Amino acid sequence: MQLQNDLLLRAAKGEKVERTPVWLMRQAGRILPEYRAVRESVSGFIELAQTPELAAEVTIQPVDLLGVDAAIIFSDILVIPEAMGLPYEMVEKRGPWFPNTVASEADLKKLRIADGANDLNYVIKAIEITKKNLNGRVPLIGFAGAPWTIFAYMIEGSGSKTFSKARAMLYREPAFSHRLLQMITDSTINYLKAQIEAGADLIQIFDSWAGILGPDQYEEFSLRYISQICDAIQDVPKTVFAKGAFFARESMGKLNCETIGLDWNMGIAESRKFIGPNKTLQGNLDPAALYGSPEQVREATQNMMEQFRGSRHIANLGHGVYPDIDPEMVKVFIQTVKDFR
Ligand code: 1CP
Repeated sequence: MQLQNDLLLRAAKGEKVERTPVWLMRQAGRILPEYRAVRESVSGFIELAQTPELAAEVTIQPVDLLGVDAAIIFSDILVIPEAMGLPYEMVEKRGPWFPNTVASEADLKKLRIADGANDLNYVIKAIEITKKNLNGRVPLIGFAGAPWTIFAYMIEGSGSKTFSKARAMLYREPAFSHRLLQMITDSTINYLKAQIEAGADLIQIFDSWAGILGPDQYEEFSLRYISQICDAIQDVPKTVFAKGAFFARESMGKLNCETIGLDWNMGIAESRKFIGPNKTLQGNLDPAALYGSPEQVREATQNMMEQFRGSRHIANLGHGVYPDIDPEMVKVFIQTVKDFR
């Protein structure tokens, strides 16, 4: 199917665009009252994510209601541990929680390499329905967590400020850590290939906990596996977003991917210098900027756009949109990008 709006894909590949494309990380859940209405019709996040018709519906909402240039499939990065044999629960107001974690050889033996098309059939179905209902209006982004971020949840068992159990594991049991990371990587490659087969037009890898590792550990325990994923995925453009990994920008410039996501701590001109001219940069407005007045949001957005001027860019926030942001301010952000020349 021919896309009517392929700005995102052209910008990712460094081709000419009439204007900068814009979407928001975490645009599909969180901020829209229309999302909450669908969410309240089911028992919780997991049921919503596992009901393909509803997942497709909330995936398309931001395209209809906000006017973004891409949809991102409604799911979570934690579907991979579940597909490997480590189920999670979503605790209301607290986030993900794993009844079992990976601590020993015996735990590792119980895990398997996930088969994307079968073990994650509900995501694949949701992608197929979304593609059909989008009817070519905008591209659909598929995604997965980076192996290190997924590893961190599987060892820790929940979110954490320090992920000290996961980091302890890297020091105490590096060989064991590598074996688990390789299993996650193989599962993720299967999963992303199945997403692309089902119609995902671009894929993004979220390394949300990149910033808690030092540079050497980041190379060894994270980038090495992200690099394997980039090399294994050939058919669509790839985006790597490693939150907090300012120290790895030069290395990220060498990945086999089209786009690098920047968080708002990363200076734009400086990032371009580290990463080089041959990648598209995505980001990077501070999500908290959207708490300002419409005039302030406009000014902050224009200031960001000015700094990216003349260079390969996909406009976004520097991390996911916060749940209590007024959708009207999101619209001001989007319109300001669209009007920028
Ligand atoms: O929001 C969307 O656009 C929908 C799709 C989506 C995406 C892209 C969800 C739904 N989750 C994610 C990615 C995700 N999940 C990341 C990477 C991006 C980021 O850094 O924000 C991470 C780290 C998670 C893990 C996760 N899932 C957390 C964070 C926990 C922590 O350690 O702080 C939380 C709170 C969730 C729950 C979740 N995921 C998605 C939704 C809509 C929800 C809320 C659950 C609910 O409705 O009860």
